[in-house]
Amino acid sequence: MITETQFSKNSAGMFFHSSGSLDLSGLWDFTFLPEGTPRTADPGEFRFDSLAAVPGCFDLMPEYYLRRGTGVYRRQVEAGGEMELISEGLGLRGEFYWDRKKIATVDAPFSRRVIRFDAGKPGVHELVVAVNNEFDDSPSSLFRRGYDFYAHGGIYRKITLAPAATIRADELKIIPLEPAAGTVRIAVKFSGKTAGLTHAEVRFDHQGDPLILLLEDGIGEQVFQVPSPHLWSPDDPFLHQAEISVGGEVFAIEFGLRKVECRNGKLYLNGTPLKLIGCNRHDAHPEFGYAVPPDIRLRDLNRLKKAGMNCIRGCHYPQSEELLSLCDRLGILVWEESLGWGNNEASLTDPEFQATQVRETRRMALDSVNHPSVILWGFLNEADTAQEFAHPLVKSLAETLHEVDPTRPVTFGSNRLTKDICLDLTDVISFNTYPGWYGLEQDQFCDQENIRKHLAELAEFASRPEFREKPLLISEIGAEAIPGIYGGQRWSEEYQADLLETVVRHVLESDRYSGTFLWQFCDTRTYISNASQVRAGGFNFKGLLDRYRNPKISWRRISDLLKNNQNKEDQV
Ligand code: ADA
Repeated sequence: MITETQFSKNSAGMFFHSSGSLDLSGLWDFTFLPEGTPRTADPGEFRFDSLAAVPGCFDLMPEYYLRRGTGVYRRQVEAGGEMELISEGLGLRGEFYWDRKKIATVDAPFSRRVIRFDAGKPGVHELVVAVNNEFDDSPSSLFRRGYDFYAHGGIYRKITLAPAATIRADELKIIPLEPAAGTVRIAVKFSGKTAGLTHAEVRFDHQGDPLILLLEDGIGEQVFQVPSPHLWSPDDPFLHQAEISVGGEVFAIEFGLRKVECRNGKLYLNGTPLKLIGCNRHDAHPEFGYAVPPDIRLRDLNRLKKAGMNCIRGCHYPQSEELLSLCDRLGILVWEESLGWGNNEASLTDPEFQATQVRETRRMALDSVNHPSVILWGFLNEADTAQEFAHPLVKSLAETLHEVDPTRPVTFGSNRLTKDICLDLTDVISFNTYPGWYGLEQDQFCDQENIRKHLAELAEFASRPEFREKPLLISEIGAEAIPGIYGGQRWSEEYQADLLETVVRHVLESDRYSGTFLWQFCDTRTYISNASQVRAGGFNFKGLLDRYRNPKISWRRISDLLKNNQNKEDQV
């Protein structure tokens, strides 16, 4: 994470970081244009008749509850000259206007954007952001109707404004090579006023004399020694600092010395076999949508760690800088993936969809590369990877991730299981499977033997010669439990607890499985129904916590199981 420096207040009482950036969070003027309203190109014609919070989701405001259309946000800002707006994430798409002139379009939800523009004369100006959440059903669309998570409309994550840096870091990677020894490779790509620059200066942990990183046309790559290396791990999430100074600009980065490896069918962290036990977590809340307040994120992660879990899968879109920094600090391991859900042939073979997937997956990796908590890259959750037509895009996404960062394993959540023909392209095999929930049998009570048998069959399949070198994960598994429904039958809290306990016990005892991400951390908003399934009340009730994070029986059952398991291990 590139850490900010101190705040200072300008004459207009606005907060400016001494590096000059302004966090635009707060209340903005707002108006809503229902779906189908003809869109004028001139934001000056909008009648702003209410206020809205930024970050925030307008379709959770009572007056626009679950409506589709365009939410238009406006505020005055003081600025001038070359400026940059950093939008951390909105949805489903947005347009930025400065003094009524369009300066940018954001066509991907949850995607971080740096928008450079000429703000004109120093003074007060008008910034308008028009955010649309209408469905685009074309094959090239990244967020399609029917994804099993809600397509909220809003500015999900913060927007900051800063004077445009004369030198920009398009790529800035600190890749641990031999973490224990403190050996790292720093790779940078600077743009802007780089002409004549021969080197940058590197300092670690504010210690010692600056080290030289040679540059050619703003590009440099070199191996360095971190003075007093301290490994990062979930039990000791130690973060190092690096400062890279070039042409008067200073980039401060936090990073961690840790190594993730795939060997003999197992995952290793810092040379020790790793067992991942955690949850899929949507970065969502019933009151705030995807504009989750920092406090909720912190509580969620602390709760997860306290329950003895060590990881989250950030399903099914890039995670916020804030959440990943929290995971770095709390020592929670992360599977981060780019946006995708159940994509079919029409999309997987659509050139525009393919290009957007590669662009957004690459962007995610470059944005998150220095977060030690991120140990796995993913993409295209449950795409139709049983078909040949899926292979080219899966291949280029895996190659893109390996090119950006050769040190993290790549995988994807496959629900095609033993029929999947793209498993050769991944470093880790990850199955989304729902024995005891989806499928013909529809047991009234949890058939634990059947679940163990199913998991054993998948492990056997993944132990074939062509797969046995790859670690194996259950990337999704679970059952619906309506909060407060008891008795042990389907939909009850006990049914879910029996199923998840069976799974976690099996994975803990298994020599083949490297872990599981249970579906899911908490109940989340989705659709009443989509093409294939109905969701009671518009919520996915497979959470181990209800939507307000109240624990179901399964949460306690799994926490107790993990505590006992830890005690047993501590006694060994
Ligand atoms: C899938 C999907 C999840 C969710 C889950 C479910 O595996 O990846 O997003 O939809 O099923 O609840 O059915």
